[in-house]
Amino acid sequence: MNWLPEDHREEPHRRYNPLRGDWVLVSPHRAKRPWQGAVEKQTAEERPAYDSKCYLCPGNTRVTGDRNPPYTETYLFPNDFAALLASTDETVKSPSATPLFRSESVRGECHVLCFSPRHDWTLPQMEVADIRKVVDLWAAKTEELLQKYTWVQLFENKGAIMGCSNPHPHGQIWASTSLPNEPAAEERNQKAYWQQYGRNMLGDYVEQELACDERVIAKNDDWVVVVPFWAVWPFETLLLPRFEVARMNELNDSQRNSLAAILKQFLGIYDRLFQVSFPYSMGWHGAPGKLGENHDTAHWRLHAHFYPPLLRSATVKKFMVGYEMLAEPQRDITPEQAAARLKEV
Ligand code: H2U
Ligand code: ZN
Repeated sequence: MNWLPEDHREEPHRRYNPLRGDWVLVSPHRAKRPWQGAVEKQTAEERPAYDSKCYLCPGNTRVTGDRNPPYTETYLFPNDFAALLASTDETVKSPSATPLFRSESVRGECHVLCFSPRHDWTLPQMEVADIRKVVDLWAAKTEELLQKYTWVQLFENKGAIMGCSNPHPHGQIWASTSLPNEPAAEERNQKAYWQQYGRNMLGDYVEQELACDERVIAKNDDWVVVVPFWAVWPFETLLLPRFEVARMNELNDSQRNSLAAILKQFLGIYDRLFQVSFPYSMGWHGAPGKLGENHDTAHWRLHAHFYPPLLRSATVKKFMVGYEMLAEPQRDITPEQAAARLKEV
């Protein structure tokens, strides 16, 4: 069953994002202009396997003078310029008498995670067994930080176009005593769906996407990658498990292996789309709440968002400006067209 009215393949319409609880404007008629075809091949930037000036390479000295060990797999260290501090007193709040000048303190930690010692690789170049080590670190750090914090954000910012400061393959892990905006909205909406239908929202969603099969771009026995029905970025994707799981640290051995495998597979698709190491911001959303506090997580399903900025080629990016900033996000190429292009490559 595909719920999309036929008119909405041709005519302007809005689509609802049930996770965030907001809308995106879709303008398919504008994308009917023939594809401008200019897929400029980026002259692949040659990077050395080791760069003596890189602050993430094994054995090198970081900005603060700390030296990285000669690591051979993954490597995790506390961010030298952390945005959140473990020493903050989190109990300070503005007086409740003011509705207009509210502030509250937040305590947290920030870590940097090098995926590989190889300066010239990215996740899809790594062996599945080595991506699995990244998955294990994500899981272990989630488990550790959820002892102390309400929220753990695993993320990767990739590519200079995304403001990433260093091409060495790495991600970040931030933990905080407060629940940030995006997961707070997902918590609200998944809970409301659970209360209304007695089912897991993303569980229902993944089943229906698989049944319809139009926006699925990769899958294995455990995982599915779709261009979500409500995608905002041209080639945005959502990585979903086909089984019940609320948090990264709950994944079992074979689910971690199949996750590493699908990451390699679909990030390879991204890289082939415009013949460029595909830039994006990606991150994991698992159920919030400290472990051991008995939070109900039945409404939540672990998932990862991939938000790539590219629109038409390695150099033409989508800008979220104008109408997007002042009214709501808008896209031309439909999620179905984006999925078809990703499936082609
Ligand atoms: P990007 O992923 O956005 O490039 O950020 C890399 C992080 O690495 C950034 O948060 C940290 C920066 O604070 N960093 C260190 O912790 N030590 C350094 O020596 C340089 C950069
Ligand atoms: Zn490096």
